[in-house]
Amino acid sequence: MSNQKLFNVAVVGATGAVGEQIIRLLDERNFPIDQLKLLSSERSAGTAIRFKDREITVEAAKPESFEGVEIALFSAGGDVSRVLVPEAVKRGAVCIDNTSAFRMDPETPLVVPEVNIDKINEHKGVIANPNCSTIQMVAALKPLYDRYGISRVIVSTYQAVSGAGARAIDEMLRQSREILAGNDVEPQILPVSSLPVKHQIAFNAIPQIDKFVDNGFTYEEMKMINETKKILGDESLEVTATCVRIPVVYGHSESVYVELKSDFEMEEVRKLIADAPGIVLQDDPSGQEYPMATNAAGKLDTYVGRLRRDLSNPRALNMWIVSDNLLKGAAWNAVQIAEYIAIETD
Ligand code: NAP
Ligand code: 3JN
Repeated sequence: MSNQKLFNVAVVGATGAVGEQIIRLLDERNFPIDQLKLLSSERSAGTAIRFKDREITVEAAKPESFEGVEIALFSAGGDVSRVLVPEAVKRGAVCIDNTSAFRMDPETPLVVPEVNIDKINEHKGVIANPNCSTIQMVAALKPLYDRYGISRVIVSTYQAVSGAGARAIDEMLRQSREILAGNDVEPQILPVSSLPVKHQIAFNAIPQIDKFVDNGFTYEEMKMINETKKILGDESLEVTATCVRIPVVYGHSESVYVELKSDFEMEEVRKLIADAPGIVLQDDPSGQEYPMATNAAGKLDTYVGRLRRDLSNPRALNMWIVSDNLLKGAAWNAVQIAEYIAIETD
């Protein structure tokens, strides 16, 4: 008989794309659960979701839902988190929030376990999960940052439609079928469902993820810039980003240019990346081996390849980083944090 402590856990956004993956990971990894509460909006309340050998009925999330909850994983959008995270904290829960609601709050640690797990002990009830595009990039940058220092990062992303939710996946697949059949399409969701102008995603690349800020960047780009500095704890780091939606279902890809603060040998860089936790080096041009979204989909790790010294700046590197945006980019990073909390509390 094990004396391991069991936790009362709530998943908010349980019927969503991220919530579904969180529940699957809690199940597959045998997270020490006493009671599991699955919460959504009124729309999905009453739905049954299988967990281990039983069916759990989804309930509409409200403040009282968090009575007795010890760990709450939120992925129901920023508005829901802004209202319900404080209610859960008030009732004693530690909240792991997948939304941007608290990421830049100075009181809230923004955690990628492979990079800054030491920060989780500083929480005051909320631990924020970074944006998916940020998580995979900082996981790959961390070993280089620690060894050489980094002065500048220039990233362009190629983001899967699943990052915009289940309806965006449907739209991309439907448009592809229609166009191949010779029919016209009427875009309804992408790039941003709440904005009036929509663009075709099938057979296209849309250089807009989220709304525009008045500086010409999008919110997704600003998240990458600000979150990277916060996670690496370096406000002097220069970061710029261009975020692009492409017609891939799962897996965000990133082309990253990194300027280091000291000289480096490529062999040492390869070894540092290969040895980094949660990172798989996949880099063999002679065998045409490099990370691709179709291979990273469904995996927990982040894949790095196309490593090469920059031709214009010998202190800079170029690399290609790929990870499953719903797993390491969201659900897995959150469950990893929950596992650390469980170990520390046990
Ligand atoms: P999704 O598939 O649209 O699912 C949304 C979930 O939120 C559903 O379970 C929905 O319940 C629930 N919900 C909506 N309104 C609610 C309310 N008022 N009260 C309680 N639950 C409510 O979206 P998703 O792709 O899973 O993403 C969800 C959120 O996770 C995003 O908005 C974002 O903040 C975050 N996210 C983060 C990352 C990241 O980069 N770390 C990546 C993707 C998403 P119903 O079934 O009842 O509608
Ligand atoms: O578009 C993507 O690939 C990632 C999207 C993430 C996202 C979508 C809606 C709201 C977020 C996020 O995690 O930054 C949010 C949000 O919480 O702001």
